[in-house]
Amino acid sequence: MVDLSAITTNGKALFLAYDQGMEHGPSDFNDESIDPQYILEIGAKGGFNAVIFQKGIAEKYYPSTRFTRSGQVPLIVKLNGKTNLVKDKDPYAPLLCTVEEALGLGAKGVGYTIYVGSEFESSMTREFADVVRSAHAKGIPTIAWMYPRGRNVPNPKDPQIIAYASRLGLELGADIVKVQYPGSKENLQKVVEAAGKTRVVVSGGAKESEEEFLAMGRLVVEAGAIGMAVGRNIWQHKNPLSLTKKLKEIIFS
Ligand code: FBP
Repeated sequence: MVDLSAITTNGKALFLAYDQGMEHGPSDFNDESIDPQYILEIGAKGGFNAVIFQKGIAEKYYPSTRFTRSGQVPLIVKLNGKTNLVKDKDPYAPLLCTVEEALGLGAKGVGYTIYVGSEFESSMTREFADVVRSAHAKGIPTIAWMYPRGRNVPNPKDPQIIAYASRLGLELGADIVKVQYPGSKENLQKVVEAAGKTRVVVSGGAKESEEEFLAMGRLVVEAGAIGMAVGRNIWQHKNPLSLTKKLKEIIFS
């Protein structure tokens, strides 16, 4: 088993996701959050276990920040991605960065999205298998975004398909799978059970009220997931650090 301690705290994890500029475009951002430096400050001051960047942002921002120079905010590099401009029913996100490049940028972990059920699923599982091989040879953990999508997936939020996706992550050798919240604590318990020794983190999703978001955080912990990988709910919040503090009390207590 790969050591997860560089990106977890007592086995729990809170990651700050910031690949939305590629996945959704700058419409997710305001005048502050469009600047990756703002995200690094939240990551460092909030005490996140890692920030998640694509290669380009990591190259231009991660090494130069005074907050990260001392290694206070670990980096996870997202190795693949796509825009939402291509409306193909069956998505594919190509590999854009290698494990070796990510390590050169200071990554303590690498991420990769698999669109489970897509016509191009086999290309992504094959690429991810290579990622696991290279990452584990270097002793760094892999995080698989397991997102059911495509013509074969009528309902991407179907809890059984999300559990299937988390199981696939275990089968492929992911150390952590990142899944979308499957609607209830009971459903998430099944997702966690299906993942076995692969740990589960839950993504934040589109911004909701602070109460709703924190309530989801509590259910995530109760269901046995190790934490969350959240973006918009934190950096679109008017006071990201106050919300982070509340979320950390839930996840790490
Ligand atoms: P959010 O917390 O902002 O939802 O981020 C989680 C995440 O997985 C990001 O890493 C990614 O950019 C985005 O969601 C992808 O969401 P989708 O494929 O649903 O548009």
